[in-house]
Amino acid sequence: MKRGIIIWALIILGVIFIGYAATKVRFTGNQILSIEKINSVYSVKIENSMYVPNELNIKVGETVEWKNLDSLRHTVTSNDAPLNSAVINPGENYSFTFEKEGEYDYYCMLHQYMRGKIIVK
Ligand SMILES: [Cu+2]
Repeated sequence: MKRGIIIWALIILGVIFIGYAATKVRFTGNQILSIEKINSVYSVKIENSMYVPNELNIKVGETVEWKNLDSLRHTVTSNDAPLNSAVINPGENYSFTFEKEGEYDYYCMLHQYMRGKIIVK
């Protein structure tokens, strides 16, 4: 009779332990997913005096990196929004992390026909 109780106690402890281990694994999985999300970086290429793509949808907290692959100097500038790169020389980058929702129109100060938009939701 006593042996029976001990065996049942061991089985119950085993089940609790497996449940705990499964929770741990699931938690670690979520952590990895959220780290990937935090590190999302989108690329906008600058080539032939164009932003490619010229419109991009991202989420709050994500980063956009503009890469100047052109032979000319360019900027990433917005009038009422926080984009304000210095002159980006050929081969250089500019990046910005968007912390607020909104539609961010931007242009190049050196070639004002160059237009782009980042939509943050
Ligand atoms: Cu330009």
